[in-house]
Amino acid sequence: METSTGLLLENSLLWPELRSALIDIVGERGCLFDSSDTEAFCEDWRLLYRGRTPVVVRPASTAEVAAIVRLCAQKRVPLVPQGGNTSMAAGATPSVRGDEIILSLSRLNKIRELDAVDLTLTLEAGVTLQAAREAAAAEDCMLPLSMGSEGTAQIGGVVSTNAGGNNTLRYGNTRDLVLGLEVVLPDGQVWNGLRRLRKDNTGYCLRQLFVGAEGTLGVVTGAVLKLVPRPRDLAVAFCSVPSVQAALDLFVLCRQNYADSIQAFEYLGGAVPQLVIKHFPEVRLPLSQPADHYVLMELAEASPDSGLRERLEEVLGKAMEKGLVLDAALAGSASERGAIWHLREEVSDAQKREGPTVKNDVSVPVSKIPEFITRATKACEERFPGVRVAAFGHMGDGNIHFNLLGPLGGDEEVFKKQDHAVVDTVNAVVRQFDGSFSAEHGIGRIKSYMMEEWRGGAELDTMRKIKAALDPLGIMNPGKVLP
Ligand code: 2HG
Ligand code: ZN
Repeated sequence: METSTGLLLENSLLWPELRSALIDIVGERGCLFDSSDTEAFCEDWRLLYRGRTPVVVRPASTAEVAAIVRLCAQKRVPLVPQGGNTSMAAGATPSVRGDEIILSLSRLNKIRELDAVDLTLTLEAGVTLQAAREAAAAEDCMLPLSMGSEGTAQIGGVVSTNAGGNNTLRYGNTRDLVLGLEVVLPDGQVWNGLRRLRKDNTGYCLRQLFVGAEGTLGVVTGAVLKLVPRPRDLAVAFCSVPSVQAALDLFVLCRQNYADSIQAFEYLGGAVPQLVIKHFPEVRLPLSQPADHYVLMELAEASPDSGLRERLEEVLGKAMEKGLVLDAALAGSASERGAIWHLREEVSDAQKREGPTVKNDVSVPVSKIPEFITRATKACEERFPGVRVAAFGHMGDGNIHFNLLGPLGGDEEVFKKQDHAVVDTVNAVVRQFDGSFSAEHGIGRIKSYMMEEWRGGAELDTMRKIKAALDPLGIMNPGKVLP
């Protein structure tokens, strides 16, 4: 077992007692002390932040989580809840001081109940989003939350970050799908709010306080999520379009024709599929010619013969006549649909493989997306010569990932140091449209410095009061969300 290496907590007088108390709660196999075991938990998905911890505790039940939180409250030891560690904002990375323990929820991985009549799924925080979706599909239902990270992302993290994803347009983000929650509060009490009611006006809506709180107000240990009937008719198209404005016009046209069926409407700037194809050789562009702008759209209906494909063909035909679509590929089978989505889902990984990326998970009113992309591109290209814009995202939600890569062949370290300058440049444009600097990834460690400027005054003051009321000792995921 490794000895102390300058970690604050490990060198403190209370460590021996804390260490043995943690082992008493979760057993030897529930604690990881060796740095070779804890390393992966200390680094964020983007490999930008590497914190330190003397221990990763892995409880297997809500009662164990509660006992750990009680112990931490008693000893004033901060803790960092962690699920699949896929945060794009370093929301689950501990500090570099080594004074926080990581509380991994991954052993709380049971699906407690699926009710196909109520259309609800009751599950524990450590279930991966993919496992949750598969459980729903096995009962002819769908959990309408889908994102590239779903194989690793866990429900606790998805809830705590109010994750969005590809289907928000139709079903809302996580917040809209949470009917009930189980939360271990900062004093160790367990709040069992695992109700599955569609209507429940009994005072303050506590569950919504924890959705998107990024573990700063308590530890989400379980959830009841809404399901929908599994769609039996799906139609997916990948189109090249002449401009971002044409992509928006196509969205409006589709909405006029089949508003209720649109399940995803994604925009991809030309550089984005190129990067995926470069780093994932199995991926092919489903069109004969590359273009500067693309749209991926998906329609879905519960009824098996809704004629979606025909309707999609018809609207795309109209869109071509109007010059809104240059070329289109319609998936003719489940594997073709899978291939189109594979291209979309590997975008983040492709960017990671390409080199350091400055991420801007921003939102503006849907109608402003073309102007936003034009202005933000111009501003970045002027200020950072050679910078590569890789803009893509959930156009139907007004949520664009306006990501930037350093100049080809440029010095990556120099580009990394410009991180805040790039973020400020993009967000100056976001502000012109009264948008948000964080649409679906949360604040985490990375963006908390922006809260004062963007949410200062009454809003931040109220958030601080809520934090102080629930977590007066400040032990829950310090340094995240609030500056
Ligand atoms: C997506 O839409 C995710 O694929 C990740 O939100 C976005 O990598 C990103 O910036
Ligand atoms: Zn996204």
